[in-house]
Amino acid sequence: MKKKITILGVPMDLGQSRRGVNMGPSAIRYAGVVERLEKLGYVVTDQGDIEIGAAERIHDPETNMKNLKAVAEANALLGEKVDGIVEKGEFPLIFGGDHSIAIGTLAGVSKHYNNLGVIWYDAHGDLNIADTSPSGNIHGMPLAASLGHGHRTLTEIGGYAPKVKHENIVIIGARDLDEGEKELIKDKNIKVFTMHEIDKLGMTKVIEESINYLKDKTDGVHLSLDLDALDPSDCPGVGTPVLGGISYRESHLAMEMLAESGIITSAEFVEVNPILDERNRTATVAVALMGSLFGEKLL
Ligand code: 5AB
Ligand code: MN
Ligand code: MN
Ligand code: MN
Repeated sequence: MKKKITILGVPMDLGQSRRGVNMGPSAIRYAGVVERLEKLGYVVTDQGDIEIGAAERIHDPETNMKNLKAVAEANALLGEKVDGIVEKGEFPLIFGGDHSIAIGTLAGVSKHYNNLGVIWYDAHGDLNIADTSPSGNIHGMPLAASLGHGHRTLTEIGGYAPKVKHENIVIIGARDLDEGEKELIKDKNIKVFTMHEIDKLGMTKVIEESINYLKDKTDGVHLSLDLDALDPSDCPGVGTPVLGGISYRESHLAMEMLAESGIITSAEFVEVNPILDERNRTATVAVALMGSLFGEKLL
């Protein structure tokens, strides 16, 4: 893994309807992320937060999307910032904010690779387009948008599309998928390890298979980790919790195995909402997982 990590916070909450997720970056910093990574020998630069303009909250019945313009503008800016981090040869570590920010992160990262892989660690598929979305919330659409599906305002961020290919993504932890998302998964044969596979195979096998699936055909792998992939008993501070999630231990194992593999070239940790949390537990879990992702070991 690269020795220089650059942190960027994205205090975005316009991709969904619950207030507070814009404070995620602060909560993650408060949980001691910089010290934790420095202790592992990394040179860490914190660029602070990008500015998210104050936006009127609108659910446009024409598009069935909430705050489309503001979400798109913030993601365009994020894409430029992330592009600059990768350009300098540093590892971009992005803190959300809601998951709509993955559109911008991937816009900035993917142009540097011929075949970017993506591990989407999430209770959800985030594969909706406006027509299939039950909510109009753009945080349920970023993976679809990055694959080139949906409204051009989202798919064309960064000036190119798609950011990733269907065969280069792996979803881990899925347990709540909308009908349109299920159809897309089947139609495009997208690799998904649902909770069923995690229970049945165990996390070791799931990560081994994910690495094998991606390693030869990709030249970089982005980890997009939505804290709602974990069980709400470990991560209560998320906007869309779903029972029956991945455990804290399994998640550590996953991060440790990814660290050993050396395949991860960028990462984002999203959906931490300190308002819904209990004593910053969810941000604390996020930072502990980052420790493992960057090679922390007990002995
Ligand atoms: B998250 C839902 N599929 O589209 C939708 O937290 C939930 O980034 C999306 O994974 C959850 O509104 C988005 C019902
Ligand atoms: Mn989710
Ligand atoms: Mn998500
Ligand atoms: Mn959520």
